[in-house]
Amino acid sequence: MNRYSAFSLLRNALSHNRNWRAAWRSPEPKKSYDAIVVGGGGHGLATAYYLAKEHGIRNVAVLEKGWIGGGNTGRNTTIVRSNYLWTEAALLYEKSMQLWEGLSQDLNYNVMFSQRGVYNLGHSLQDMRDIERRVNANRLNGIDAEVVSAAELGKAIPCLNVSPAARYPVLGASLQRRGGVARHDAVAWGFARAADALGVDIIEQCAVTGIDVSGGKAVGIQTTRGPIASDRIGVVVAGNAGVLAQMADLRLPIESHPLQAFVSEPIKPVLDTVVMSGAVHGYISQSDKGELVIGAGIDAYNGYGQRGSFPVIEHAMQAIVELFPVFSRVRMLRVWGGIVDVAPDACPILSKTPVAGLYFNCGWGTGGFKATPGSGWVFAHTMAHDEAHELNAPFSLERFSTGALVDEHGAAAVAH
Ligand code: FAD
Ligand code: PYC
Repeated sequence: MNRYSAFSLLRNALSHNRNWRAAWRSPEPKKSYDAIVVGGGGHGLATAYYLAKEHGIRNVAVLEKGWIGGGNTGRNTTIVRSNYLWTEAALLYEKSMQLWEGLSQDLNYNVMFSQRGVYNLGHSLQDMRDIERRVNANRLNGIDAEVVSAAELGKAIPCLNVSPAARYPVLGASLQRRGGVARHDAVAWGFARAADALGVDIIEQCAVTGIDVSGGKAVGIQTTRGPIASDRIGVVVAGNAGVLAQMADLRLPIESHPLQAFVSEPIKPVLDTVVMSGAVHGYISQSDKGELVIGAGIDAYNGYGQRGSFPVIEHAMQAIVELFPVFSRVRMLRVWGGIVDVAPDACPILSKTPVAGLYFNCGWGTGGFKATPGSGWVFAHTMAHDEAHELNAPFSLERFSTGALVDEHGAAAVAH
């Protein structure tokens, strides 16, 4: 009998879900693994999944100090796009986009990827020149991109204020039709279930407290559930990357900042696409439940508390009400923050380190949700072969000494 049938659902409901099979096991940590991934966010889980699926490395543990997806993965505004300016970044994010396009089928789990289009608004002649440049660059890289006028925007998004009388009038936008949103929790759960099915141990409530290095090589880690040996350790902890690096006597060029988001009460469907404005500092989409999902620019100070300050909330609300005056009377339900790991060029670090067998995946800052599958895919390659894939070779730590930075502050599209 199909276990998802109505009968099965009824039986589970009447038995208080006692026989409901857990989507992933909850094993005790083993004494050693062929590979350890520290951090059970989307990127860590995707890394473990692709290590098992693409490279046959299945004796793998994912160690998560809290619950999987409880970090930035479950706190973001779920925008997915690949419209970055420079070829190095565009190809990495486009690899991710291609994986998103088959992800629900690959994981056999509905991640609710909805390609409803992403608009990045321009409010000045300089914005519009930058938009044209980025759209042309995207097309040269085979990535779908269009420039749309204010009049076209007004037709496509009737509740957007395109009046020339606005404080920062909307002059046009870039549009990536293949961009959109996905259900963030489902991404973590889908990767977790699929990795577990391939033999990966997902261990929650297990904080890494030390990294053991001997003779310049990683040999294991210390955790709140005892020591675990491994000579292949990938650290994927976003805003905590600097803390983990310190455990191996490394320093990363990363700053940790709060980034806030909000949801409103649910309202009837009114916005069927994603709108971002880096100039007025706000972005918005509407969830399937009807809530407006809204995000802000980063809080400028450094910190590790998963909350931000009131002026940033006020600023983002002003931006959204200016763009969408019709939302001025919608009530907000919740606000929260995540800690984002910002690198000097607003690009990720996917790299080997001076410690053999120790790898870092971080620096995604305000924009790593969209990269979740691609990041896991290239990082698994790096950990499996002790060598970067050509897609992540430009994102090694060496770039901070050679100066070969890939400046994506513009396409990051969130105020830094
Ligand atoms: P996380 O999901 O943070 O996972 C890291 C995990 O490591 C955490 O679960 C943490 O508990 C664990 N950890 C930390 N220290 C330890 C330790 N010592 N031992 C064990 N585990 C540890 N990106 C987009 O592309 N689009 C968006 O719309 C978008 N909006 C955002 C909005 C907000 C408000 C925020 C905060 C971020 C947003 N981002 C967005 C960025 C995106 O969320 C992140 O870049 C991405 O989710 C990072 O995923 P991750 O798996 O690397 O990190
Ligand atoms: O990178 O697209 C993005 C993004 C949107 C909101 C926060 N980051």
